[in-house]
Amino acid sequence: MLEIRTTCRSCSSPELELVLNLGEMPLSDALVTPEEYAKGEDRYGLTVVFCRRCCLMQIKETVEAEVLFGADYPYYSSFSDYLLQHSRENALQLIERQKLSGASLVVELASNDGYLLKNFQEKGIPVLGIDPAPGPAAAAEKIGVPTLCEFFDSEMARRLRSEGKRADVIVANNVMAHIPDLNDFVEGMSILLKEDGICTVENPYVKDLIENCEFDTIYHEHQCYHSVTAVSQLFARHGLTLFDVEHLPIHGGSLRYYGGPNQEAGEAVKRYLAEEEAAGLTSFDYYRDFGQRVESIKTELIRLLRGLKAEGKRIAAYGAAAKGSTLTNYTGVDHELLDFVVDRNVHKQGLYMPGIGVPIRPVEALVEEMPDYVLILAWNFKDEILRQQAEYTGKGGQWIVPIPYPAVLETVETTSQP
Ligand code: DWN
Repeated sequence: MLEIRTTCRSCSSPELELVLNLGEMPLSDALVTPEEYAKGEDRYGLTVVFCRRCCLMQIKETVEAEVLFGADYPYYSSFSDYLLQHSRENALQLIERQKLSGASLVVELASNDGYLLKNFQEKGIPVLGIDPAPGPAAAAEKIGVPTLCEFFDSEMARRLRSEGKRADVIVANNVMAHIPDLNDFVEGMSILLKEDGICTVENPYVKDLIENCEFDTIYHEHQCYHSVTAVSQLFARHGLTLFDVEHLPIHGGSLRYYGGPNQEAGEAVKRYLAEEEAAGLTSFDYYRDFGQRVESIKTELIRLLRGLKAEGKRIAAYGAAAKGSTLTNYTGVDHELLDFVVDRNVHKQGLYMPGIGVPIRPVEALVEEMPDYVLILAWNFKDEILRQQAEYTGKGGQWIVPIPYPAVLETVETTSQP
C-alpha cells in the first residue's frame, strides 16, 4: 500500500535532495469515527524532496490512490462559496477564450461534485466529468453532470478517443499534484485533446508554499508541488506546449497552466521561467532553510495555544481541512488544546480529525459554545469564514491564523479578497 520512490516522478532522475521530513503522518482526509480513533490509525512517512534535474518538489511516499480517494473520500468542492465563484469565472473565461459551443466537449479531470462543469452545462456546452471518488461523483450525477467514476489515465484517454470523444478543453484543477504516475496522466491529456484543444491545469504554486511557509499543504494526496520550470518540461515530454500561465490567490497561491499540442510559449511563460531562475527555484539552496522555518511555526503555535490554555481559555478550530490534518499532527495540536473543529461539510461532521482525537461539529457550535479562540485551519478561506462567522466575532470570539506565522487576529476586517 506504500511505495517509497528513489527517482523523480517527472524526469526519473535519482538526484533527489531532502527538503523536509514530516515524519509519520495519518492520511489527511482519512477522517475517523470515535471507535476507529480508539483503535489507532495508520500512519505513513511524509518526506519532501527536490529534483535537481527538473526542479520538481515532490514527496517520496506514494500511498495507493484507491486508499486516498476511496469510498469515504470526504472532500466536496461545493462547500466554499469563494471556490464556487472562482470556478464559475474560470468556466466563463474558457467559454469566451475558446469560443465553446454545443459542438464542443469540455472534460474535467477530478470533477468532484460537478462544481465547475455545471457552469458549462448551463451554457449548453457538452461536458464529461471524471472522478474516482464515489461520493462526489454521485453528487455530480445528481445535478446532471455526466461523470465517469474512475481514475483518469492514458488507457482511458485512448478508450474515449476510440469512442470518438476528443476534448476542446480539458480542465484539471487540483489534481495534477495528486497523481502517482504523472507522465501517464499528462500523456492521457495529450491523447484526449483535439489538435486545436487546450488543457488548463490549476495547482498550488510551490513558490507561494515556500515563501509563505504553507507546509500544511504537504500531505500524501499532494505528491507534487509544481512550478512553471517543472511543468514546462513535463508538458513538453508529452507533446504539449505550456503557452500561458496566470497566478491566482486561491488555496494560498496557485498557478493556472495552459497547455496545448499546437501552441507557442507566450510572454507570461517566458517571464515566469526567468523569474523562477532569478528567485532560485531551480536550485536546491532555495529550499534549504524551509525546514527551519517550519520548526519555528511549530514552536510558536504550541507556545501560543499552551499559553492560552494556561489562562483557562477554550480553543476550537475552523475547517476540517486536509491541510489542518498536517498542521495539527505535525505541530502536536491535539485534543488537549482543541475542544472541537467545525466544518460546513456535512460528510465530515460527527467524525474525528485524523490523528488527534478532536471531533468535527457543525459550524453553529461556535456561537452555541463560544470558545474564546478559534484556530483557522482553512486559512486559505479566512475572509469567507470571517464574513460568515461575524456573529461569533461580534460576541467577543477571537481568531488565530497559523500560516504564514501563528498570530491572533487583532482586528477582523473582511474584504472581498480570498
Ligand atoms: O487539493 C485539495 C484541496 C484543493 O482541497 C484536495 N486534495 C483536498 C482539499 O484540501 P483541503 O481539505 O485542505 O481544502 P480546503 O478546501 O481548503 O478545505 C476547507 C475546509 O473547510 C473544507 O472541509 C470545507 C470547510 N469550509 C467550511 O466549513 N466553511 C470551507 C469554507 C470556505 C467555509 O466557509
